[in-house]
Amino acid sequence: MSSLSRRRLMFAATGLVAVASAPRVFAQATMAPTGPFKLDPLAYPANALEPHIDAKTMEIHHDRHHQAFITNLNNFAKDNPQIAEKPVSEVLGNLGAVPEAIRTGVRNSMGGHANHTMFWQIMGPNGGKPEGAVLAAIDSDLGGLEKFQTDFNAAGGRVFGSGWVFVTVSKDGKLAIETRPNQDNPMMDGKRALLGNDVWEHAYYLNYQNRRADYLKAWWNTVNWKVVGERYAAAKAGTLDV
Ligand code: MN3
Repeated sequence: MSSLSRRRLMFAATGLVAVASAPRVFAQATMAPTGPFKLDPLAYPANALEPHIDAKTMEIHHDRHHQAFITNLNNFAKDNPQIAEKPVSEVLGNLGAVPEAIRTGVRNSMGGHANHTMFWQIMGPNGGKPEGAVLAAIDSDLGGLEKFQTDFNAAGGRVFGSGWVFVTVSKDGKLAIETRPNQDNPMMDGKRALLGNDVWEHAYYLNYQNRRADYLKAWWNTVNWKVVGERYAAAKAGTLDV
């Protein structure tokens, strides 16, 4: 064996050891708790929503954008542990109680955490169709599924800059289409989001570029209506947090 071949073999063997041990080190590093706020993994593979939302967009969106909100919150919690001691809905529902120095940061990062937690939950493969009580509410409050989706897409298209389009749900189960700028969430004014779509460019730009309308239309294929139905029941029972 030439010395070159031997070096290659040794390199390969070393590489094998590195590959074998790397995942364990990586897992320990990412699983180590760095604060009270944690990023839940997606409940489905990153490519499960293709072709409507591509895997790369999902990975960057969940692992980097959502993670950044978690990291920010854990940094705020170092000196202000009280922000982690109440449910997210209570903190966002009373931002005036958050120290002024971190209030805008908490509004943005906890709003972002709440919005994205909801967003990952209400999507999934094979999401079915609305039925039961939530379908009845869509019919009575939003003019039926077709009109609702058309109006929701139009509202999402009108968000100038970055923000969200939501269906809010009141305690008596009444639905309304509402938008919010930035990472604001309906919890900030005492309401709850039944569902919502992220119209920040990072949510769609890799695949749709400037075509937000196409993204809004395709996004309906990703909605998990079983989860939406469960959220509707929880909102009426007063148990829906984010
Ligand atoms: Mn986002």
